[in-house]
Amino acid sequence: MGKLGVAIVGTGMIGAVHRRAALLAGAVVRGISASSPERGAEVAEAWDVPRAYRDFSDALADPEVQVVHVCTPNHLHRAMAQAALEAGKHVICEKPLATTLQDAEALSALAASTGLVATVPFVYRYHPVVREARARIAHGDLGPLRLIHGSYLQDWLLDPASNNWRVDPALGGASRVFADIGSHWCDLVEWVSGERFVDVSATFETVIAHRAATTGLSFSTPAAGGAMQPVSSEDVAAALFKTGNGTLASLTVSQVSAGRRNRLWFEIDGAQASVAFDQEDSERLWIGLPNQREEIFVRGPGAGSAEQRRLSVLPPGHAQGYGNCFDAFVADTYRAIVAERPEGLPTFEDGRRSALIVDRVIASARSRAWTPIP
Ligand code: SOE
Repeated sequence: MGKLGVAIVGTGMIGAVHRRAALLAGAVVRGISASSPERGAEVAEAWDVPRAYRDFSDALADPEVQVVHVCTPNHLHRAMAQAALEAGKHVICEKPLATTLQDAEALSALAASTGLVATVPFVYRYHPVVREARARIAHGDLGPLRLIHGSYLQDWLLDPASNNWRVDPALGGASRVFADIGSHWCDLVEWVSGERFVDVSATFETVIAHRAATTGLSFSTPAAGGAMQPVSSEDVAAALFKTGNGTLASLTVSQVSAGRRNRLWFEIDGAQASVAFDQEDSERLWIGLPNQREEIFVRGPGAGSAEQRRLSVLPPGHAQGYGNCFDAFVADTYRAIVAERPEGLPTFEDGRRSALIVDRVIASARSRAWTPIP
């Protein structure tokens, strides 16, 4: 089989990350589709891509495209991923898979019925030391789990002058901070621990009531003295979960925590040992032991679980990070298209699961009650 042809739909920050990963995985970017013809022409030239499709349907009609990367704002995911699957394309769709549970369920069912490869970038699963934590828990090294806790904190929306399409529920969905980053933490912790959340009690707060009016789709839009608009999506959230085994989990999420740029952190405490992971210090896994002992497992190809070694593409001390995770995720998606399905590949089924958790978290925050996650 020749090289896979891909189309990238949406050319913002994350579209560029997809493009880089696609190229590294040996695919050919046949074309891009952007928010306007002008933006399309500009990006096609900058990325040296032969085609800026007039619109999304042209990307689907391109016989040289086998995989569509959906990298647009959230409200467009459902229709685009559905159309791509119906056109017989494999799909990588950005998270959240959809802005409603019903749409995510429909997409997951459609993907399953087509047999096409359909994945969602829950890429923190691709940190080698995260795989090490998962392998140790699966092997029983921690013993029965006693507690799961952590946070996902960012600060890119700390300034009221900052704004972004994610802040607007019409474009981002009913939940902002939880759906945007809490979803990553839940996916990761469920996958690493092997336990599933069955109940949630959550609360949301909007701590910045007004933000500068958005001027476009850029990540952060400082506007000195410009118009302000009211904000309805949450800046911070807290959630308590119970797993099916009765393990308690707690999560704090924020996009307004100064100095925390992208700090996804979790700790899983078992009867014999604990593990802790910090994505801003992602070369190391902390292992807590009784009797005044602790260990640090250092990422590298020479030790640890098979998956940790597979994903350690650089020697110890030669830092890997978020970009490597993304590259490995895209490479594994393409591998699933041409050969076997690699371990831990997050699919539309995981996207559906995530949408279910987000839906129940929103329901709990609104009702102020413990809410089952069926
Ligand atoms: C912004 O909060 C963002 O880019 C998320 O949308 C991503 O999913 C997360 O990986 C990093 O932060």
